[in-house]
Amino acid sequence: MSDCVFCKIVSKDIPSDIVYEDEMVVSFRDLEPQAPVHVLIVPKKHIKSLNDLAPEDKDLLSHVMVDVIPELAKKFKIADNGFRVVINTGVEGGQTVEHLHFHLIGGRSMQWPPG
Ligand code: DGP
Repeated sequence: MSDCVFCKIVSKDIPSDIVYEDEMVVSFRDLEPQAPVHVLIVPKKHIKSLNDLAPEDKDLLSHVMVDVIPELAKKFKIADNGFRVVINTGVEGGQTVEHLHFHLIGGRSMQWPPG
């Protein structure tokens, strides 16, 4: 989508600190980090939110969960102590960028419930 900031990061029209990339996703450091490790995992395909997934997106989701997140958790050495994965969805879910993304956050103790 031409006016989507994450599509522009995927296409490299906007610079970002990319930490991982493959044929399905790109991962880069969040502009407003909430913890020592805070990266976003963004599908290259423009999907607006968790509400907009299609049956053909199952491979993408399992790839993120089974392959990408564990690899990044190891890369940033947060696998052993633990980490948090967040998918903000819609207005009340706190989603500010309308392109599905997974926050991978770690490197400090987390609180519950989130704000
Ligand atoms: P959310 O609230 O779940 O939609 O999170 C959007 C996140 O995206 C937020 O933590 C800040 C980050 N973000 C927004 N614009 C940019 C950008 O241009 N570059 C980077 N690296 N991060 C961005």
